[in-house]
Amino acid sequence: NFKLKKRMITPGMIKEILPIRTEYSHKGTYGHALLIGGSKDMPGAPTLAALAAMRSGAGLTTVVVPASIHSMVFGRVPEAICMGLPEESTGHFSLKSIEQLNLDDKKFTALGVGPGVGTWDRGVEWLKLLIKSTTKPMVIDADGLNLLSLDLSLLGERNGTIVLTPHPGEMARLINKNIKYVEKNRVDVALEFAQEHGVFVVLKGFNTIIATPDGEIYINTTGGPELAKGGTGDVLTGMITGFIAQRIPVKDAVIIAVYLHGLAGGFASYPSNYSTLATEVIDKIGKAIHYTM
Ligand code: B4P
Ligand code: MG
Repeated sequence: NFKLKKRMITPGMIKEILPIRTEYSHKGTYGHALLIGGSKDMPGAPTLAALAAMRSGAGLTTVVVPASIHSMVFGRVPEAICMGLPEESTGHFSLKSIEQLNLDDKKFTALGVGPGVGTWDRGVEWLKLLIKSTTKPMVIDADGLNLLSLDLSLLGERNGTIVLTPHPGEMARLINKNIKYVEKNRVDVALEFAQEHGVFVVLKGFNTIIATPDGEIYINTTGGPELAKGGTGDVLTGMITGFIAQRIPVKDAVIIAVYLHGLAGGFASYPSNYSTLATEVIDKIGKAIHYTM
């Protein structure tokens, strides 16, 4: 495709699109991020995403989890609003949870869905209800993507912008191919999916690819093996949701989050990239922002 616009993400690019905060601002200025995830065995994932959204500057962050893990999550993120919603006997969200959440009259400015949510019998139905119930930009990650791969027509039910953040394993499931195929054709796979379904695709891994619904490609230049550890993907989800929540245009917010996530990983990789934890990446988001501005 000779018209393909392919760009590396540079520090200069981030400096241009990352807004400077004004003195006359308050938490309402910076939006309200909503993270939805978690299940009985995975309370950590939505916790990491919520912390990352807050470190990325969201004015308010709400984290919504199945009721039985509510106190565990709340204990780790006292700055967030934490809601426990109805769950199935398996510890996954029940369909009632969507009704109770009633997104219509809430002031959320971005949603992040999927970290730790698990996969279960009624999961696809649950995700469909959620996708239909909001016009706000929505980031879908992790088991949210695995549920989506069972029925891609869910994407047609959306009323707002959607950002998908698959790693190569999740991407392979979405297009029903193997990981080798995805790794060999990273740009084409991300671009084709983004254009065919009208969504943003963030295909993760070294040199993360961002494909826009308009057919642009951005290639990330930050991040390395220190990020190859459980939890770092949930951090990225929280960061993207946090920047979109601040009403930064979705494309810019995704570029900013992906770049700063890798940079924060780099800062967290001292003294050894063997030992970096996802929570330490979160702790370096501020340094990454400072370094870039
Ligand atoms: P899951 O078991 O689903 O892993 P997860 O819960 O999603 O982990 P997490 O959310 O923390 O990490 P994520 O990858 O989302 O799946 C793991 C399986 O998927 C693997 O066993 C493998 O089969 C497959 N898989 C995953 N990544 C693959 C890859 N790159 N190539 C081939 N197969 C892969 O998020 C991790 C974050 O860290 C992303 O932002 C990513 O870009 C970044 N990151 C990781 N390693 C990096 C590196 N070397 N350089 C730069 N960035 C890196
Ligand atoms: Mg993940």
